[in-house]
Amino acid sequence: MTYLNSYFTKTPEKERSSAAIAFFAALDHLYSTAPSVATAIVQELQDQRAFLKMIASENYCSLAVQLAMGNLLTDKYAEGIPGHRFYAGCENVDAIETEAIELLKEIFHVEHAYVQPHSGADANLVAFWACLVKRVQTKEIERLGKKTLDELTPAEYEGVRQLLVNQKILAMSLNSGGHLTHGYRHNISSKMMQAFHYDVDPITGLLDYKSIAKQAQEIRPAILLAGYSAYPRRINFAIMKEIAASVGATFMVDMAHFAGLVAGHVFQGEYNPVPYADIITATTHKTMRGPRGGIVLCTNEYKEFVDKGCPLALGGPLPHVMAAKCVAFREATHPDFAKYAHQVVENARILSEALMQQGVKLVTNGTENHLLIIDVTPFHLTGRHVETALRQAHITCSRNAIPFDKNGPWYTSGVRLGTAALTTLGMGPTQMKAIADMIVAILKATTAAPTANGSSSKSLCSVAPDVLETVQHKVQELLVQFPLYPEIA
Ligand code: DSN
Repeated sequence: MTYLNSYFTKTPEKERSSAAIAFFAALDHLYSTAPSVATAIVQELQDQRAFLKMIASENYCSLAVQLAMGNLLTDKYAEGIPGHRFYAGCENVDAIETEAIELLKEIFHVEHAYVQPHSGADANLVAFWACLVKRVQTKEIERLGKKTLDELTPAEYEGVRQLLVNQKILAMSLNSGGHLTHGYRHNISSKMMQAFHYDVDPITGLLDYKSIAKQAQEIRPAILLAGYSAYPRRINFAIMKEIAASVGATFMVDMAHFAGLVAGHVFQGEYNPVPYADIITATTHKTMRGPRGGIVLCTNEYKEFVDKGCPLALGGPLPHVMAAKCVAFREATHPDFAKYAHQVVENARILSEALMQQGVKLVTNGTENHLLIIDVTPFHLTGRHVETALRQAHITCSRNAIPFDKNGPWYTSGVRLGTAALTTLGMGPTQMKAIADMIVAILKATTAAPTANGSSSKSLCSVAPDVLETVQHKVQELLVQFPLYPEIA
């Protein structure tokens, strides 16, 4: 008997799958060393099995990915790139990293890939600096008649440094769905560059390419960035590239959210950034369905700069995570992955339509990707209220600002929902319609709590108990039909 038997009693020990046996053995061992950690991991599994995961940036990776991530590869230092390391004994890491790079080249049809970033934010830092080094530092060294950075005098180096931090970036505003790392004042990206932002159209909520082109002409940025974490539509990368080219900017795309939709051939033609972008960043744990981490893809022109991500902006790579990325990339080459990616978008569309049919207002009136944003203001609620109410109903999502949000980024007036994780569980149109009904029921049954001075609290709320109980019950029924990691029981 293991301590886990108190949690998992469904399958007799003798009938368990090899995955379950491996899981139980590993956690049993962990429990003997760090019971609190083992308990929290098991509790996380229990929680994830009890809630509908609708956070648009999350997913469930396979047990194979998880196994690749939790092992002795973490003990290895591997600064450098395959075949060119600063430590001895990197042969196995070389093999893994090379395979991961080759798989990305095959999946995205890119000239070069870099798989070391630890997160999307790290990938963006690597990409920003690679662009700046290429555009500014390299040219300045040449102008000074020197060959490398080390040959510069302290005064010359200071001159280069001043130039580097005075470049301009033009990106989507946080207010319109952009990301913190795209020049938000509280992020390092706004301190290393002068950041300018474009907004969506206040009426339609859509990108206005003419206005972006006008801004680009005025600002003349070094980097034009396209990408989002809360924009429910596709981006026309052909137009964005044209804008970048017209002002001589490097065209960068952050496809953290939709990398899996590009890999799965949902976003094609002008909606696929690869033929247009100079440099692309992504995370591996969202629609790509891999481990938590980042990647950079680029043309050969940027290769030598991107490959110096460590020591440019990163510490030592995480070989265990690169191994897990490699497994996920292998999974993404399978035809099933393309089916999955198409279903993610179809599920989001069906969910959107079912919500709108019941009078729910969505930012941009729908979706073309894996996410949708409900404007909750007609319900006299904040995003924070709805996030809390849905969580009580066992639906996990994140509150999100709507464009030009009067409630600011903390309370917000919206919630963002995504379909990537539920689609991994196997859910389809029937379930999306049922979930839309549950969400509408909660929206209608939630009221903001009154404060002492008679106004409404922006965070506290209450949900009618009978509705809450009914929805909780429906969520449970649904999750029983679509279990998470059925191999572990
Ligand atoms: N935090 C991620 C998201 O939720 O979109 C982006 O980094």
